[in-house]
Amino acid sequence: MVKAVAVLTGTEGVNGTVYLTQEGDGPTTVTASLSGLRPGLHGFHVHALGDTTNGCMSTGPHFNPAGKEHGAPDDENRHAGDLGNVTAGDDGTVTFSTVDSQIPLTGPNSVVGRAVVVHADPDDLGRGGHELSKSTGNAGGRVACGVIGLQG
Ligand SMILES: [Cu+2]
Ligand SMILES: [Zn+2]
Repeated sequence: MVKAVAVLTGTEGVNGTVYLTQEGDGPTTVTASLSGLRPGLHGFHVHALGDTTNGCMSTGPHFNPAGKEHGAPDDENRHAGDLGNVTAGDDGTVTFSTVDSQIPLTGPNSVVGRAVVVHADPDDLGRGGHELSKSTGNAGGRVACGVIGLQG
């Protein structure tokens, strides 16, 4: 079992923790708890770089080793980093869990050393018809992020 964690911090008091675990060559389980968000949907992605020297802006685009378009987690045509949306309740907190086969913690496409990013707005999953839909899901600003690191 490989375990990893990202501690998310951001502007406007948004923060949280994202745990990732992978058993062998199986899918990766992602568990997130976040707080300080506006109620509603927020885009939730793995971005390509674990660089936060300029805050969340320097984490690069969505992790996309296969050169695909932005999409929903269930789509064939999606970035590996496309985890869809998390939903914040009226108290601004998120409890989220998913299982995904495109974000391994080992091998050439490992997401260790990359970043988890939470956005201000909903990810339209590539379907919004906006000029940004097919690249970012038009999810707006990056309100919190954290670098994915190995855990013991
Ligand atoms: Cu993103
Ligand atoms: Zn994407």
